[in-house]
Order: sequence, then structure tokens, then C-alpha cells
Amino acid sequence: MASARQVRVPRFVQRLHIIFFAFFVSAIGTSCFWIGEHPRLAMDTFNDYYQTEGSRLDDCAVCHTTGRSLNEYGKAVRTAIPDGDPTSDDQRIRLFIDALVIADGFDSDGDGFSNGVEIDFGSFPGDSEDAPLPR
Ligand SMILES: [Ca+2]
Repeated sequence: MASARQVRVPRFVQRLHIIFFAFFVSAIGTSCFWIGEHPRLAMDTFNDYYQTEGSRLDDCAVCHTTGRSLNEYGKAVRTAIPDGDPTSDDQRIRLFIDALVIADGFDSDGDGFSNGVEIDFGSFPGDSEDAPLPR
């Protein structure tokens, strides 16, 4: 026999935890991973900054291994991008260039050449098998 005190909880209330979880994930995603939502802006900004359009470095493989996975150079750039949610492409471009400049000083693939030197010489800064030719 059912108690007269049973309270029927509406289905949407029963699922509130799912809504809160989705909101939480969404909020984190916009503050930390915005650059992944703008791959064309990232590639265009890279090419504009380093004058690499049409070169072998005009390729997603500069930062990525497969799909959205980042190589060590891509991780260095990604790490240098501050958290936040830029509201315009101008802000995104400025933050991305700042991150590129920071990553220039590292040797992400450990081949003995800084990322900036590698890009200047047209080699991939995230691929230790690809380095500037010795002189
Ligand atoms: Ca390299």
C-alpha cells in the first residue's frame, strides 16, 4: 500500500544533475578550448605571422598528429594560450600570436633547434625527424 506522503518528483527535476553536468562541461569547454573551435583562424594566423602560406608548413601537421590530437609543439602553443573566452576574432588572433611567440623559444620536439628557428627554416617544430639541414 502506497503511503499518502509520497511526493511525485517531476521527471525534469529527476534529471537536473544531467543538466548541471552539461552546463559545467560547456562552461569549461568555452574557457579552455576555444582555439580548437577555430582551426581556420589558427592556421591563417600562423601563416600570416610566419609568412608560411603555401609552404610545407601551411599544414595542420605543424601542430597536430591525427585529427585534433596535438604534437609537442601544438601542446606548447596550446599551453601558452590563456584561459578565457575571447569575444572577437581580433582577440583570438592576438592571444594566438602571443602563444606562438612564447612557443618560439622552446625546442618542443627535442631536435636541438628552437621552434622559432625551425619555422624560420621551414622544418616542423613538432617532429624530431624533421629539422633544419646542418650547414
Ligand atoms: Ca623538428
